[in-house]
Amino acid sequence: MVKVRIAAPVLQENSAAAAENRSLFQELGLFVVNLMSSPGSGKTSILERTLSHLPADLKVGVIEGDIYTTKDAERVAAHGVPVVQINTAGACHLDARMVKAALEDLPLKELDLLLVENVGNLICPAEFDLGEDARVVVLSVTEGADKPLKYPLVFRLAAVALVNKTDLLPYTDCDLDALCRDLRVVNPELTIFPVSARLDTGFAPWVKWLRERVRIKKGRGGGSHEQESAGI
Ligand SMILES: Nc1nc2c(ncn2[C@@H]2O[C@H](COP(=O)(O)OP(=O)(O)OP(=O)(O)O)[C@@H](O)[C@H]2O)c(=O)[nH]1
Ligand SMILES: [Mg+2]
Repeated sequence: MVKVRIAAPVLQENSAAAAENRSLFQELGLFVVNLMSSPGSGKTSILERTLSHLPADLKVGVIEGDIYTTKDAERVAAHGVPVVQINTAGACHLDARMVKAALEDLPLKELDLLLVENVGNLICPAEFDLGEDARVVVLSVTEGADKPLKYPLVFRLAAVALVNKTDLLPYTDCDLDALCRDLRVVNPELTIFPVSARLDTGFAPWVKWLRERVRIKKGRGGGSHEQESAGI
């Protein structure tokens, strides 16, 4: 009971800030992705590959969540996009207030897409709405195919799962078909894109998915009759 009384105000406060972020993103027609995974699954590597595949006229901003360092922000900044670093100073997740503060340092009106890399953690970030349009979870094949069933919330709330490090499949006991089946058990609506950030393979359908949503959010024609990107 005590646990509930402590947690509820924190999450309520977060929901209020998330609603403010969401209404700002709506006003700007800005599509926002909250990228989540356990540490080392490949969030930053996927971000870098995604930036290199997006057309130059699509303006992207990035928020990097990290407990202490600026390492990921430096990797992303090398791609010439505006990046803001949030250091959570020990917290295992981003929250909506942190994102709201970071937005002040981005040229929001110029952006079409905002990619937020959450802190590497498969559990806590799932509890915190940031005001994003879509949650995208990265799961690498080296983590073990049991993760969707063991940590269901992050997969249940995601629109997309990027199954990364497919180049390592021959060296693991991961059965990709079984993994996708379990992802669907947890979330039947999930769109799954297997990728390898190392080999730069599998990115076309994911980038197409992103571009479609950016266009829809900006109200540039398209809309719900648009053909969906092919995921699994
Ligand atoms: N073999 C292989 N290695 C990869 C792939 N993607 C990323 N890696 C490696 O995995 C390690 C972690 O990648 P990151 O992109 O830093 O992972 P991250 O999820 O951003 O990590 P945190 O921000 O610390 O949570 C690095 O050594 C990458 O080179 C891949 O597709 N295949
Ligand atoms: Mg990273």
